[in-house]
Amino acid sequence: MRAYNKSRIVGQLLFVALGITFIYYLFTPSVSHSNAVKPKARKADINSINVYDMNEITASANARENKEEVLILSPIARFYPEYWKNLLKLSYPRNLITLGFILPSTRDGTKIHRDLRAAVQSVQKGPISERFADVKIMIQDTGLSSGQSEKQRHEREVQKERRSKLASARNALLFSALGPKTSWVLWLDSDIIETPPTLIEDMTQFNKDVLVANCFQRKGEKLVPYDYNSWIDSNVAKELASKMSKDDILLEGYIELPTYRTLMAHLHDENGDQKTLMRLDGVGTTALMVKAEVHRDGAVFPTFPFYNLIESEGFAKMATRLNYEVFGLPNYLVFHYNE
Ligand SMILES: Nc1nc2c(ncn2[C@@H]2O[C@H](COP(=O)(O)OP(=O)(O)O)[C@@H](O)[C@H]2O)c(=O)[nH]1
Ligand SMILES: [Mg+2]
Repeated sequence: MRAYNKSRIVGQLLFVALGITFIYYLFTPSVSHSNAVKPKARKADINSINVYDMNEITASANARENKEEVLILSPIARFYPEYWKNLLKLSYPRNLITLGFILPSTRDGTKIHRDLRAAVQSVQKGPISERFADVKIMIQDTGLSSGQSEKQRHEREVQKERRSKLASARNALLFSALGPKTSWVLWLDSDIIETPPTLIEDMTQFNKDVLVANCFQRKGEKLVPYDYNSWIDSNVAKELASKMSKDDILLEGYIELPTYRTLMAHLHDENGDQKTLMRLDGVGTTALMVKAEVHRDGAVFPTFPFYNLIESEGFAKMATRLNYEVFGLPNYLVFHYNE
């Protein structure tokens, strides 16, 4: 009797347990992503269809009147409050400007991120009329050392690797930030601390595919050339390049390897017309205005020696090979931080 009762109780318990398990599975929603997430995703897909007519994008001499969107891109290894202050002084309508930054994912990068965010937030949380259209901050480990001094950065041996990584950061920034309505891309290095407030209007008015300003440093009263990457090629340089391995790069601004290229930095005339234009074969990125179409067509910053050129100088070559025209403004100055 006792044995019979025991097995009956065990059987009943088992039955109840099975029943509870069955009811649990019947009413508990599955945690598998396919069931739980799909309906939501489907709904979001329907809402996120955006159609852009790329033929409507203009990049013209009347950028402001035509409400052309400008993307300002700055890889940023150091945050200079002067850069930000200068950026805020630009007169182009902010609702037509998107900002894009790429920072290293290092300890330095964390500090830059904090300073940059604070600066961005103070504007983007302010009056709507004063906000930028959008601000995109990308964080990426480029393996670059952002703690290098001006002298260390410019050592010839470190240039190939450094500029290759910088090119890679620029391309990542460009591909992530370029929008379907962007008309112009203004490359503005994060250590450019002074430009005319009308920089965007001034540079777009020429309606050039690629246009670079002349970058100097202020040393007391003196104006000193800074960026030697904007140049016209020379026969000597072409000859030198023709004898180089395809993996070598022909750098500018090194006494031990004179190229006799015509450097825009040396053609600055203080009393000259600011609107003077010159054709160039190489450009720097300190303040470089590019029609978005040039990038969309495939001109990027080569991370490898391209015709023995790399990064911004390689970009100028690539744009030229794509039949775009590259120009510089020798008498139109922007200023680099003086380390
Ligand atoms: N994201 C990122 N940007 C960098 C790094 N190193 C330099 N940059 C930025 O790239 C631009 C050009 O670099 P910079 O060191 O100023 O070159 P230089 O003035 O020609 O010596 C500047 O805007 C820098 O802040 C890096 O490690 N990571
Ligand atoms: Mg610099």
